[in-house]
Formats: sequence, C-alpha cells, structure tokens
Amino acid sequence: MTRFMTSPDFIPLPDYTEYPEAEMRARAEAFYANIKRRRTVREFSDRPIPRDIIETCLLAAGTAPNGANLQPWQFVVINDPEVKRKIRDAAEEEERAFYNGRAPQEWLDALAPLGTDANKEFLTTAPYLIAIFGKAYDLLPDGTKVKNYYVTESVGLATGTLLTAIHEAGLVSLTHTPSPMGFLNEVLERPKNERALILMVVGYPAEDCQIPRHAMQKKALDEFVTFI
Ligand code: IYR
Repeated sequence: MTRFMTSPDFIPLPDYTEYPEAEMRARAEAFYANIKRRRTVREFSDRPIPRDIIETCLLAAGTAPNGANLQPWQFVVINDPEVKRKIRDAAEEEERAFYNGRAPQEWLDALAPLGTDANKEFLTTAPYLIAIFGKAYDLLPDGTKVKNYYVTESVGLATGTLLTAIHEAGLVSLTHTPSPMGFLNEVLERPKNERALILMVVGYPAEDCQIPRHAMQKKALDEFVTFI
C-alpha cells in the first residue's frame, strides 16, 4: 500500500443500489429482525468451523470505514489448542485479580446480572479466537513510523462488522475484553505498535447454551435516540 502523499483520484461510485421506498423499509425491517436475534454467548461447542467462513467474515470486517483508509488493525486468528490454552491461563489470571479486588464494587454490581466470573472455559472450547489489535502506527520496511488515526473508532467499526458477518453466517460470538490485555502481545508475539482491544470468541453455541435474561432488555428507541 502506498504511504507517501498522493493526489486525489476519483472514480464514479461503484455498485450503489437504490431501492424504492417500500423496499427500503422492508429491507431495514428485515435486517433489524435478523440482527436483533444476535446474542452474545459464553458457552461454546467445540465443533470445528471451516476456516474459509472465518476468512470471508474477516474480509467483511476489513471493509469497515476507518481513519484515512489506513486500516489500522490486525486480526490474529487462533485455532491452535496450545495457544488457546496459553491465552486462557493468562486471561484467567487477570480475571481473578479483577474479580478478587481490582474491580470496584460498582462495576461488580453492574456485572452481577450476567453471572460472569474468572473462569473462561470458552477460551479453550471455542474453535476460533480472534485477537483484534489496533495499530497506533505502521512500520515501513525501513523502520519509519507512519501514524494512524481514529484507531479505537476504526477497530470498533471493524469489530462490529465482523460480529454482524459472523451472525449472518449462522455462528455466535463473544466480544471478550480481559483487562488488561497486554498478555496477548506476549503470547501472540505481536510488536509494540499493536494494542489488543478485543478478543473475539467464535463458534457454535453449546447444545445447552444459556444466556442471561438481562441481555434481552434493550432500550426503546426514545430512550436512546433524540430527533431534533
Ligand atoms: N472482563 C471481565 C469483566 C466483564 C466486564 C464487562 I464491562 C462485561 O460486559 C463483561 C465482563 C470478564 O470477562 O469477566
């Protein structure tokens, strides 16, 4: 990819499709009906998933809008059981510290309805873990640093796109955020311009998978939207 200054070069908007208003409405409603079925899951099956499906979902994630189209992200896809084990051990160590003192009571109270604890079995059960890193800067082959922009926003947008693609494919996910996540740089041998922001867990739900009822409560439109 070119990182030196280039002048603007425009092409006609490719592949845009306009729908008649009624169809637009139906499509928006159909999308909402589908995406509202998405649930975060913490109990995964160990059933394997073909890698090409994950690759296609990642290609979808890579289309997300981002700062200056510098695409300041790195996705590390983990299927190796030994690496999953290392991640689980390190994550559980951080989580034990979190649940046994680091987290303020107010935070623990907010988490109480989810029933989460330091045990992260899904990190070794699920077929795929995807560690998502934001890159503060890129390193050119000669060692020059090139700054990236809106890294957390960009990674958030790409992660949302990935999550939607995974749901659309018929799989489930968990956006896991063990905190702090510095151990992912060590376990995955990532350079220091990369900062782990989310550890996504992907797979089929366990046969007896349950979710907290609390997760079903979504705000009504007028509780989170203001029209002016
Ligand atoms: N990282 C911890 C705690 C946790 C925090 C939030 I905010 C959540 O929405 C869920 C969990 C854990 O994974 O258990």
